[in-house]
Amino acid sequence: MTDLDGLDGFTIEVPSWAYGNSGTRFKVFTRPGGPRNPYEKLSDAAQVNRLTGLADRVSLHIPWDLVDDWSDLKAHADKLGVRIGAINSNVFQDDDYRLGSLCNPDPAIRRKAIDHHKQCLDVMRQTGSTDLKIWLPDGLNYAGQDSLRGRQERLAESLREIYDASDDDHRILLEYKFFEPYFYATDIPDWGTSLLHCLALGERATVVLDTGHHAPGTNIEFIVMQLLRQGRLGAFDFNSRYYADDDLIVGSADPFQLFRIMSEIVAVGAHRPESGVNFMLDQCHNIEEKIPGQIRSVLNVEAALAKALLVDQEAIAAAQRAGDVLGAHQVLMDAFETDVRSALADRREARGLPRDPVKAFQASGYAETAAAQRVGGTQASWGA
Ligand code: RM4
Ligand code: MN
Repeated sequence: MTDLDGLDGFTIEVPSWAYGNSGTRFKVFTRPGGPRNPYEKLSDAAQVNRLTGLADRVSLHIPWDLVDDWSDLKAHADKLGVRIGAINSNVFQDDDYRLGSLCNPDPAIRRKAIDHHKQCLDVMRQTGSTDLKIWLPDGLNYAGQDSLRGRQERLAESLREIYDASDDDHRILLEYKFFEPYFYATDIPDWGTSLLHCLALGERATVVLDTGHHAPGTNIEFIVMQLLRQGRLGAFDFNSRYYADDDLIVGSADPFQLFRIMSEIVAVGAHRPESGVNFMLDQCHNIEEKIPGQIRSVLNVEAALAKALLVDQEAIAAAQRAGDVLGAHQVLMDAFETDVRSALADRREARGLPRDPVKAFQASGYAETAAAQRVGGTQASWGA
């Protein structure tokens, strides 16, 4: 299967918040050995890379991952063989943001939210990160609560100030979400709104597609194709959903959807590092073990990419030209139904990696050592 050479150089960015405790509004389950600070989160994240060779970057969340000395955290990451990836801003956990952040009717609160993003740009300068990821909680619960149009104008102005404060090697990644935490209207509900703001800002502004942020039944691969056409697909936040923004393991609910997404990526070569698409995870592991959960996730993305690389591009193009509906569909399904597991295990072995990274993690004793050593202090939680 020489097509798997297309995997060379492909990487996935893991989120620091996947390793801390998380749960629902009903219960947060804890386990011994959970990381207590950004240093320990990076150590956990580095296990995923050590065993899969696929995940050499870690996204941070500000203020959850604030440290006193960024060069020290960076040195810690270097030692572990990972780098700091996207910096995620947070304008959803402060009383001031009850009526929104960058769209808030109060200019003083907009100022506070803009300044927070400038602080994130400074963190990027100190950590060597190039991506500022913005997800806004802004929205309305009631019709008439605020001017829909006025909020867009404020958003455009606020984003302009953040964009202008960023450096030439910085990218602004603008995420959308169709509902939550507000339910009547969200200020960036869809890819079209995100794209319009990005186009107005300039070429360093691109869209983040979080796979959990769509209405049921949405054809996500269409959105992927359209953003790629415009050169504005900056990043993915991968996860799986059944009902809402469930943040489950990518490829667990619907591996076929993940394959269809990766097929659109492969069709234009966007899996290659030079495409600039940042393949990130945005997940939480509420009931399963976290490091194995992350390993499973990156392996699921790798498997979907491997299958997408197997699509016979000439055969599918010929069938499409000939109007052979079922023939074209069959070419796609042949790739999806190929069992790539042993080919991927062989490839890992050839690169000096364990054939089964989850098993290797369980045999490594890392979890037991962490549980024995990480006593005292407070475990990190999603949201803290
Ligand atoms: C949002 C969105 C963002 C994430 C926050 C915590 O729903 O997915 O990417 O940072 O949640
Ligand atoms: Mn997200």
